[in-house]
Amino acid sequence: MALLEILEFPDPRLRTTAKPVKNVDGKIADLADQMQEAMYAAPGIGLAATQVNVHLELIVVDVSEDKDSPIVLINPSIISTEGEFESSEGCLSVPGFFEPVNRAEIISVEAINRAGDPFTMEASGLLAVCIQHEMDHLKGKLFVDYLSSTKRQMIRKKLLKQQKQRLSLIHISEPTRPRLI
Ligand code: GNR
Ligand code: NI
Repeated sequence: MALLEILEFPDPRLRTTAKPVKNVDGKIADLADQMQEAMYAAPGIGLAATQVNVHLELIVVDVSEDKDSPIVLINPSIISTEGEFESSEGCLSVPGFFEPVNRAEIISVEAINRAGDPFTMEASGLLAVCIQHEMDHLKGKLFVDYLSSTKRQMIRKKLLKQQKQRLSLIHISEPTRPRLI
């Protein structure tokens, strides 16, 4: 199976609000597996369905060193938060940029797992940052929205330029079809 493609800022599809998953069935488990694969391949520590153009409330995260502790959160909601924490954030949809963002330090999250069972978890540090970052994606929000508009515009311009350059390279490498007279 091919890797899922990750949308990049300023793609308007990243602004879509995700809908809750109604039934955790085989298709959802499949999507979670494919998102995990795309996250590890990137490599990233989290991925939201929004980033692969699926507008359902599903995120995968893995902040472990050995990349062997994936967590799937379906229809996640933050029940409580404690403290504040500033960390440097990056995003697979905003490649190459890292900027400081303020988040809650500790969060309590309620969600449904890959098997369809509800669970609650507490997270702190990088895991808490990552879950908050992924949950923002589900609301169509990106970490660049917390930056000054000047910085956001600068990032937007640089990424658009890169994306256009990539597109033109694809066209060059496309073989010219032999034409019938
Ligand atoms: O891989 C990722 N690293 C990261 C680092 C700091 C704060 C948040 C993140 S999430 C990001 C993957 C991603 O874009 N998920 O949406
Ligand atoms: Ni992201």
